[in-house]
Amino acid sequence: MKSPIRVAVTGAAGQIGYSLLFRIASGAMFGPDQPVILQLIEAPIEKALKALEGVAMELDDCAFPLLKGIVQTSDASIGFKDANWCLLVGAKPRGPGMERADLLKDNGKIFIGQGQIIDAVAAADARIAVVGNPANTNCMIAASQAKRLPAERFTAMVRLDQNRAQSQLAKKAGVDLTAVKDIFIYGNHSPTMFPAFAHATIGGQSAAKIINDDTWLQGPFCETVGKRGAAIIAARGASSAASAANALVDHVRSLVTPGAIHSVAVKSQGLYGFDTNVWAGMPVRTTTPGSYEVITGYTMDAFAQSKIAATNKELVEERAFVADMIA
Ligand code: NAX
Repeated sequence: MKSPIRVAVTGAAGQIGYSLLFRIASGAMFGPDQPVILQLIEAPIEKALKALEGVAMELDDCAFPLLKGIVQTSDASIGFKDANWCLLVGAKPRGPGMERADLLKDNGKIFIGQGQIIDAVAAADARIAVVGNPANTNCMIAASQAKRLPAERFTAMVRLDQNRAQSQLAKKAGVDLTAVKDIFIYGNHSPTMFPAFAHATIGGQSAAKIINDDTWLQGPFCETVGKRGAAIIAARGASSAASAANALVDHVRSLVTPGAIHSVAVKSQGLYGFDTNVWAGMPVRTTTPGSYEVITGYTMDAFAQSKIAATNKELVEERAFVADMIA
């Protein structure tokens, strides 16, 4: 039996947490032979901590063979202690009438503190995945606080967008979802993101050629993927939760699987037209468990370049809003 890994999860009593924790404990994230200890972190709010107690009781009641311990805390220095994976899901939601700049600032403060504490107390091999919005910029802020852990360890999730894009392409082409490959998300996890359909394949052939409808690909396809979160809120009356949790399972599972090819928001080194030092979605290949390299060499046509310029502009603007929060 392998020794357990420690997985810290913030926002553990939230919507996404409620779908996520059971998947982790069942082995979906780290595999069926990898025991885990869940270190659950919630905001210091009585209602949230009470809800967390209930979630922990349900985890007990599942009798998961791989779950070797549960920590419940509102103290991040306890929650992140010796954590091998830090899944930063908790964040303040955008309230009515709240400007995006205010959201950036309010959440930025959370990620300054969490970045510093993770750097101080997490395991030497710690990996960090950010889901709480605005995910790319929160990830940049957290990474900037770290002196011990390298910036490459901090990734933000664009996998939900990739999964959405894959599903839309399969539906349009009338093929099984598994036939669609190499659809990657570039840029911000926001409606400006760019699902680069020109590189996608269906059964090994160009998806764009098979679909043969550039108007749809450039218009409704990009829009549906970019605004899917809002469509789910409109239909369900609450934001995506199970699909977001599932995407985080995929994000981490792919990052621990050498050879996996997937979209992750990582620190930009200036590739594909992104400014350096913003966290932008791009295609990566996992090298060793927890490490990856950005896949280079995809050519971008004029349409793709204009979409990347727009999402890069938004990332640069977000960085400017929080310039005083970047260490
Ligand atoms: P909920 O509001 O249901 O849960 C968030 C939880 O975080 C709450 O229980 C809250 O008490 C807790 N929390 C707040 N501040 C905290 C802190 N400093 N430390 C620990 N816990 C804290 O939101 P949920 O639907 O679970 O969504 C969580 C985040 O994911 C939101 O920011 C949301 O916008 C973001 N999303 C990101 C997605 C992505 O693809 N990157 C997609 C889904 C989701 O919208």
